[in-house]
Amino acid sequence: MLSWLPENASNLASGVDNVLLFVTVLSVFFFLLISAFLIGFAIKYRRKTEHDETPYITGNELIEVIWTVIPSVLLIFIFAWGYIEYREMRTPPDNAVEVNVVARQWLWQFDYYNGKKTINELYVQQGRPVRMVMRSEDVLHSFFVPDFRVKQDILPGNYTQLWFTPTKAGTFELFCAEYCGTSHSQMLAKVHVLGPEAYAIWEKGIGIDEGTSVASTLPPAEQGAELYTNRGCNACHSIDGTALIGPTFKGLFGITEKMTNGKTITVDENYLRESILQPQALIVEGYQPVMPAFEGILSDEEVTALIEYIKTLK
Ligand code: HEC
Ligand SMILES: [Cu+2]
Repeated sequence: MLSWLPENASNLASGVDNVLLFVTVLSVFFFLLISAFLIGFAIKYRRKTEHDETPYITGNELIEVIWTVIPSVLLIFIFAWGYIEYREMRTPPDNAVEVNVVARQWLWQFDYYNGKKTINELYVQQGRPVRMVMRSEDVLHSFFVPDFRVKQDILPGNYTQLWFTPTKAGTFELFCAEYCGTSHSQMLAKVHVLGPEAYAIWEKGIGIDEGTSVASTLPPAEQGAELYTNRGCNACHSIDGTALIGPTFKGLFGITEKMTNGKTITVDENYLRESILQPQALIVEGYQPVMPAFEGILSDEEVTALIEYIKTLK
């Protein structure tokens, strides 16, 4: 509708926009009206001579009633309208598809009713209501898709929810909107809204995460480079030698490292594979066991691509 707003891509967007627009127009109208009176009266009733005295005024009932009743009616109207929209946004329809959302520092995990899991990529069907059942594994996060006009905080030890019906096919940005630590700004995901046919293909797909692997026609190392950001590894692992939450990937392949259990290992393909799928098996000395397990989330092809990518970072 309005070009300065994000795209209108869900059933809830117009309702939110209309209330916002109404409140904005109303505020601008009263701002201009009051400013005009202020300036007009300042000129009209300015002191003209040394002996100009302010008359003694006791009140004007008519004006007082007007400036009490009109704002009250407007405020009640705004409240009622906002409440109607809010209730709509908080009441998911019974036929909504459920997606379990797990937020953690610093990635998004989506678990679907058909056993699929994706990281930082959410798949939904155009025209079909979907309900997010959300929890956090650590701190406060917030699920925010501006194009859908939906936002909800996510808490540890508690479920929160929101719902929407995507109305446009395409890819939309999902942000974490609650400051959640060092890599908060990297906590991004994409919402893929698929038409019914494309969704049916995605839904029936066998195996994990197929169709979500980024540009798998690329050579493995390049695909790995994309996965490094798309799957959120970059939140904890640098490629320039700096240690973040986890060790850097730069020069990792082939080196010898000490583990917290006292063992010393050499970084080869099998070690990397295990580190990605079951990170708790061996913990690098000097680091905390906080890496999420990617078992069941990344396909073999994707793990291989990541390994190939790590090998190129000399
Ligand atoms: C929440 C932060 C976090 C995220 C996200 C994360 N890791 Fe880790 N990773 C760690 C930490 C901490 C360690 C060191 C402790 C350990 O060995 O588990 C680690 C260790 C590793 C190691 C072993 C490093 C070494 O020096 O031996 C590899 C390989 C690895 N991660 C790959 C990945 C890949 C690939 C991804 C993305 C798919 C990823 N990690 C996502 C935190 C993270
Ligand atoms: Cu967050």
